[in-house]
Amino acid sequence: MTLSVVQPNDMALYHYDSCPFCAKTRQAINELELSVELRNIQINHQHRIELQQGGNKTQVPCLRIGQSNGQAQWLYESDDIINFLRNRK
Ligand SMILES: N[C@@H](CCC(=O)N[C@@H](CS)C(=O)NCC(=O)O)C(=O)O
Repeated sequence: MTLSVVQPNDMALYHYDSCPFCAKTRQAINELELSVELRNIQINHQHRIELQQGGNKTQVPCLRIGQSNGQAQWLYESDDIINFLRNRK
């Protein structure tokens, strides 16, 4: 998968604890020692709304990639998220 974002300003992972795909993604973030804000959609309802409105579905994990122009890309699928994070390391 190809993304147009080269240097994202900020990243946030929408997730929840009991999701194994989220756990795999959080583990990769830890191993890569990346700074990614974790937004638990089961704890914070506002995060769920952001995910639904921004990404158009509430599937987790989803990585929100903020761009310098204020826009954001919403990346679903744990393998795609992990590959994206590894490639920008
Ligand atoms: N193939 C996806 C599977 C993600 C998935 O099944 N997530 C579940 C939680 S474990 C989910 O969000 N289900 C609710 C939904 O799809 O709205 C991945 O690897 O990220």
